[in-house]
Amino acid sequence: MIHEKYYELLKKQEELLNIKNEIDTSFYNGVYTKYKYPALTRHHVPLHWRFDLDKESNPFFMERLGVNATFNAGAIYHEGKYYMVVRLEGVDRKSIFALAVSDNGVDQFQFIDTPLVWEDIDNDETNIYDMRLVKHEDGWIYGIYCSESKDPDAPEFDTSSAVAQAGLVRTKDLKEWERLPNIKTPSPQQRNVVLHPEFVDGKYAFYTRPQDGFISTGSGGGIAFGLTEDILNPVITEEKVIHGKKYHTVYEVKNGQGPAPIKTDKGWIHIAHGVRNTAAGLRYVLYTFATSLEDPTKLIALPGGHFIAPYENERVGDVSNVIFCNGAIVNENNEVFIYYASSDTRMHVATTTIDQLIDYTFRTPEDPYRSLDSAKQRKELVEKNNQLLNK
Ligand code: M1P
Repeated sequence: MIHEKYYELLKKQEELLNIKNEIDTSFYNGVYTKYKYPALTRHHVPLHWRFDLDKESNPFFMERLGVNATFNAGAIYHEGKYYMVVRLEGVDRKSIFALAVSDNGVDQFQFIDTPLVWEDIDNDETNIYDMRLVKHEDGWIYGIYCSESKDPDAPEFDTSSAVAQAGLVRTKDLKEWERLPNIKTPSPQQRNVVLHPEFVDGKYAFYTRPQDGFISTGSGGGIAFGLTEDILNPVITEEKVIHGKKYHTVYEVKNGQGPAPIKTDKGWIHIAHGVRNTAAGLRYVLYTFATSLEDPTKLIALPGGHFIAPYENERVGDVSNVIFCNGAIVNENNEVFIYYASSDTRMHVATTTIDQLIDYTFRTPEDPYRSLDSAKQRKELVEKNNQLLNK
């Protein structure tokens, strides 16, 4: 018999799931629109994924498998619907992947089916997270994610050192998933690995992030580019850094490719995350850059500063002061939906258009890298505007 509490909680949850999102009018920058409510939180996770509904085995209607957070979702536009593959972190700290869908991309996302599982090919793999979903021109939808294991070389007392690698799965329908071998690269650790949606020189192309350590990128770092011929046995022998970390920028500590780059007439537009140091710890923001259509390793535009940073309530969560994005969708009207997580806790959406993204990426002044040059840059803007204002 189903516990009566279930129906009470279900009614409350249905109210949450049916909320229409509203534009956050407190925010304006002309680049994108923010929304008042998060797109997905742990409260959206179906009750039957958390509770045993059976009154006999769960007389107090306790949450048996609690959920801590829903964040860092990959995203894809598939058969006219907006899907996220969400990083659903249980109270046991393990992240799993769960599919959520919405008709319009900004609200009423619902988790569907069951959490995703596939063939278990790696006994050491302990945690999985941050999937990038890419519709490749070969006809498959690929999911590239971080596959984390305990560091086998760590001394016995060290129970936190880990090794991050790039896991790989593929699907045609978002239902049946085929696990492929991890992507091999020359780097000891990998995170934020993303597949380029088109073949480059007849090969599969990946964005990687060479790193020495699990948290610190060490002597590595930067967003790199590498090719492999065989997606069933993906081996990248050379990683070329296309955008590296740099002193006194929003990506001074490290950076990473977000979703797969978006193809536009002007070039590939990338949404990436950059990390800087502060007295309160690391601060993660998003920035954009563009690469050439002819040569995707060639940087052709790099606006200065951040594109999306933690705003108001987004600043606080399990890992505060973090904005992270690994999912974006472009629909048939060239509308762009940027799915970003705040503070490793919940999902949000920001909307813009391809034209706005191009304008932002190609017309925002570059970071001059020195304060006095920044002052000159702003002075020029003020003087140009003063001429108009004083006409
Ligand atoms: O906690 C912030 C983010 O830290 C990592 O990102 P990066 O590899 O760039 O440091 C990831 O673990 C990511 O999931 C997390 O959101």
